This record gives sequence, C-alpha cells and structure tokens, in this order.
Amino acid sequence: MGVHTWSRSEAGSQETLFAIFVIFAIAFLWVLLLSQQSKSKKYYYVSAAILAVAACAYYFMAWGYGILDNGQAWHTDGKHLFWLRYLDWLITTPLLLLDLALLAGLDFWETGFIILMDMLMITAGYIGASTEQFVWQGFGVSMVFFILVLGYLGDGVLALDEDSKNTGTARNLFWLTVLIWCTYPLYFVLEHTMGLSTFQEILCYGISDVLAKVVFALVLVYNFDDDDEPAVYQQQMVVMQQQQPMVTTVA
Ligand code: RET
Repeated sequence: MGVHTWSRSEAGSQETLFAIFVIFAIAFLWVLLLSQQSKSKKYYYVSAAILAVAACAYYFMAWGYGILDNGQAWHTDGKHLFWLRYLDWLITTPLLLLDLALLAGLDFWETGFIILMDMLMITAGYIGASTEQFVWQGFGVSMVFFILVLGYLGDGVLALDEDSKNTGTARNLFWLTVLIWCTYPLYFVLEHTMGLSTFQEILCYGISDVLAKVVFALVLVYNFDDDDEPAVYQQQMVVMQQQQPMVTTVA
C-alpha cells in the first residue's frame, strides 16, 4: 500500500500529527499509572485502550501510513483520504460508549445496540468519504445512526433516577460527548463543500480527537466513585459471591 509523502504545501501537518501522537501516548501512560491506585480497574482499562489505539493511529499517520492520495486504490474523491481515522473510530467510538454505558449501568442489550448503531455510523461515513458518488448518501445514512446513538444513549443516561456521583459524572460526560461528537459531521460538511487544506483538516480532527478521548478519559478516571457501582453490578456481585464463596486457605 502506498505511503503518503508530505509535500511542502502541507507544511505543519506531519509535525501536528506527531504532537498529537505524543499527547495520546502520555495520556495512555498516565491513565495506566493512575489505575494502580484504584479498586475498579475497568474504566482505566477501557480508557487506556482508547488512548493506545489513538496513539498508534496518529503515529502511523504521521509517517504517511493510512492516507490515500487522489485516485489511489478505491479512493475516488478529489483529495486525500485518511482512512486510518475511520479504523481508529471504528474501534475507539464503541469503547467510549462502553465507558459511558458502564458508568451509567446500562444493560448489556442497550449497550450492544448503541455500539452497533455507532459502528454503522462510522461505516456509512467511510463509504461517503471514500467514494465520490456516495458522499451525501454516506453522510445521510451516517447521520441517521448518529442521531440514534445519541438518542438512545441520552435516553439511557438521562433517565437514571438514582442520584449518585457516578450518575452525575455519566450525565456530564454524555453532554461533553454530544458537544464534541457534533463537530465531526460539521468537519465532514466543511470538507466536502468549501474544502479544508490538509493542515486545517488535521488540526480540526486533532482538536476534537483530543477532547473526545483525552479530556473524556481524564474526566472519567478522576470523577468516578470507586465505591459507587451502579445497583445492577452490586446485585451481580452478590449473586457471584453466593455461587462461589471465597475460600481462604491458611498455609
Ligand atoms: C462522520 C461522517 C459524516 C456523518 C457523521 C460522522 C460522525 C462521526 C463521529 C465521529 C466521532 C469520532 C470520535 C473520535 C474520537 O477520537 C463519520 C464524520 C455523523 C461522530 C469521537
């Protein structure tokens, strides 16, 4: 697969991608370090995985991987296609939603449905971005799933009646998510109407990616309550302990 070579007209692009890689790499290590002090590891592990995927994607994009030039392979639209972004989003947006769903205590089926709708949103967006004839069809289909994702997520998170610390954090993170995720379709429209330079595109997505992943992860790991698991998990733990009583052996 061809590797993109950065041209003079794209000044600053490669440096910006590297700088964002460094932000993700540091955030990844920071979240792993913080996880040492906590009882519930799941938020740290999910968040660290999100940051690791993003760091890898930015690292390879900086070296010119994951970018198709005009007319290359299946790409027919007039300019570069950063396809590695879509692969990154296909993995990380479900994990971001999983983080929120775990915090809010959504059930398995609700969470699974939201995640599948999200994966359809990214796939349809990719079809639009990669094929000139399907730009607006891809966009339209992707928007339908986008609205479904936020609608179902909002329904699940905002309907929580318990007033615990975790429900409060889940609500704040939900609104943060709505705000930041809305910038992505906006960039898509800008790109396909007035056009953005490679550098502008990298900067726009870079800012949103850092907010959607680094800021999200830090708000989450600094604000969840270790002793405040949603009621549904507490019940599961009781059942598990009844089924498998802890046996301690004295040496
Ligand atoms: C696309 C295509 C056009 C329509 C819509 C889109 C939505 C993208 C979103 C991406 C979120 C990415 C995140 C990345 C984190 O780093 C695919 C641009 C609705 C919502 C949160």
